Amino acid sequence: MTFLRSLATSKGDLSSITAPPFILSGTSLVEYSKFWAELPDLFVAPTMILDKEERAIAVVRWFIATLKGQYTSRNEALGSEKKPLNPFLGELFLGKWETELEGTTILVSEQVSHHPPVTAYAIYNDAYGIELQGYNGQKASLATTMLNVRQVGHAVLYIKKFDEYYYITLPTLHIEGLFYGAPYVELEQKTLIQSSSGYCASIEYSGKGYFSGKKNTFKAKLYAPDQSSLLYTISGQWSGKSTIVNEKKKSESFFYDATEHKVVPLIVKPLEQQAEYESQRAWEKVAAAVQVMDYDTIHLEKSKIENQQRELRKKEKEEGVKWQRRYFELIEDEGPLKEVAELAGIEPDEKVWRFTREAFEHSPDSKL
Ligand code: CLR
Repeated sequence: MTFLRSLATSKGDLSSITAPPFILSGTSLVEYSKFWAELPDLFVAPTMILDKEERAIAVVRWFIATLKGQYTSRNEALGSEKKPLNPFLGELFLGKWETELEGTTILVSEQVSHHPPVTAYAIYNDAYGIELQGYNGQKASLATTMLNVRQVGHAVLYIKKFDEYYYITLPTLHIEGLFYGAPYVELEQKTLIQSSSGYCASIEYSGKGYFSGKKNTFKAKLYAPDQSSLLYTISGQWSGKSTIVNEKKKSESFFYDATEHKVVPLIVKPLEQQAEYESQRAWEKVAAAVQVMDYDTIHLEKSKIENQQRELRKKEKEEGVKWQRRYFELIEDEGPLKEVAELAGIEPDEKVWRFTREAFEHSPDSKL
């Protein structure tokens, strides 16, 4: 009951929720950016496809494939959705994937705002010339039996070889199972993936009972440039199987099976080699206390970090300086992306967080 009450008074700020110990996780939200590329083969696949239309389909496939990790992995590994640790300003999560065929894929994730919480990230593979960057925050509201979470921000996929962008909006989600102390995520509304080539995919989500009797369902429509015609309809479960229908030929074929794909674990430096502002190192003691559900230690160690942060902010105020983001900057979006967003009727954010790759590469943090 205390938990549900705290949800009701959280005023849209998820970080202010006091969750019961069994729902706490020792993982910081800054780590969640990794879910975008745990399947490096699908991430780089679009770079090898010369046909624009086929390429757009490969982008949708990669995107659909990321959802299982993003939204069901805590459930699968820990039995329910968990409340992640609330990252501090400047917190970093760095890592890489090393795979035989794709080579190195790098992840840089940074907490760029604390109030409201915003995480920015960049993921890139130079061998294939592909880069994803984006940022996101959450706005929550409590309904009778559910917690509704709207995502703020977007992601941008860039393919160098074709100088092509994909502007990706983030789905709204809700959390069910709160009363039973076994929360889980279901997606709703939609994602738009608008390409600078003109192709646009609209992916609609639903839980049990709307499109079918199954959970985690979606229906994606891929449109030709200028929305002139519907080319493909993809449907099924994003955590399971899906099929694709070619609308001209009226032929159906296999699209994706999430149960068959194994995620490639991200390689993160051992704690002793990490900087003190790197996520797993900074939260080490809290994470250990969460493991053994030692509530007092969780509280004590969390408070240490929070107080340290408060001190830092106080000092900045006194010195009249602002916190310098490490590898991202907030800029006005005047580049080609604004037009891409407008193609799909998306109102682009006035200011956007963008990766400053040079800054990262000139720093010791880039030695992964
Ligand atoms: C963060 C960005 C990722 C996708 C993603 C997946 C799960 C979301 C998470 C985001 C934000 C925080 C979140 C979480 C599910 C539960 C958790 C909404 C959007 C909240 C804070 C937990 C509330 C406490 C309980 C009711 C579990 O790309």
